Amino acid sequence: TASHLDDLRLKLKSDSPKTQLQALQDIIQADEVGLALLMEFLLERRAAVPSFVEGTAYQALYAANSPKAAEFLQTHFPTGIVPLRSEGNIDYSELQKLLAQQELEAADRLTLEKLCELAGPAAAQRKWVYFTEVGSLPITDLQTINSLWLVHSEGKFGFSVQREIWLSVGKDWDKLWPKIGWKAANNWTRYPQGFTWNLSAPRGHLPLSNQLRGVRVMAALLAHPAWLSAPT
Ligand code: UYC
Repeated sequence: TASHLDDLRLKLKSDSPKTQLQALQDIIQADEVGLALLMEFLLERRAAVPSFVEGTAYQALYAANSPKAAEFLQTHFPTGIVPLRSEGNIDYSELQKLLAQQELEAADRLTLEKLCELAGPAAAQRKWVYFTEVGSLPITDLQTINSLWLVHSEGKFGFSVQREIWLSVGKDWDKLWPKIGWKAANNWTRYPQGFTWNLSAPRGHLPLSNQLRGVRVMAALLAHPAWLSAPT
C-alpha cells in the first residue's frame, strides 16, 4: 500500500544503517514497486560516498530477475557504485562484478591476483606479493579494493576491518586469528573449504592472506597508510 511504501521510504532515509538494512530486506521481498524504490534510493545517494546500504540495494537490483533493473544499472551505474579508481591503470570491474554477485571465493582469489598485478610484473609472475613490495602499493588502489569489499559485505569484510580488529587486540596475531576465523582450537583453517564464503562469516574473515610464508605481508598490508584515511 502507499502508506507502507512511504514508511519504507522514510526508513531508507534513516541515519541508522541497521534501520536502512531492515527496510531494504522488506523492499527486496516486494515486487516491481520495491525495485522502483531501490532505484530511487540509489539515484538519490549517487553523489555521496557509497556505504554498504547502497551496496546492498545495488546487489538486490543486480540479483533481481528484472530487465528494468538491469537497464537501470547499466545506464546509471555501469561499473557499480564504488568508483573504480586506480593509479596503476588496473581494471577492477571483474572484482566489482564478483562482489556484487556475492561470489566471494572467486572475488577473494581475484583480490590476491590484483594485489600481485599492482605490485608489478615480478609479483604477478611469482603469484604472491613479497612483504617489501607492500609499502609502495598505491593508496588509491588499496582503497578501491577495500571499498568494494566493505560496500558489498554489509561492512563486514575488507582490510580496514581486519586492521581495526588487529588494533583492538593490540596487534597480537594469536588473538586475531580466532577472531576472524582463520584458526580454531589452534588449528589453521584449511584453504579453501574451511573458510566461510558468505556473510555468515565473522567480521574480518575476508579477504584472505595466506600465512604459509609468515605474517610479514599481512603486517605490511595492515600497516599501510591507505587505512589512515579509509572509511570503515
Ligand atoms: N590458508 O591456512 N595454503 C592458500 C589461508 C597457511 C597452504 C591460498 C589462510 C597455513 C598451502 C590462500 C589460512 C598453512 C597452500 C590461503 C590458511 C597454509 C595454501 C591460495 C589461515 C599450513 C597451497 C593463494 C591462516 C599449515 C599454495 C595462495 C602453495 C594456499 C589462505 C598452507 C588464499 C588465510 C600456515 C600449502 N592459503 N597456509 O597464496 O603455496 O597460494 O603451496 O596460512
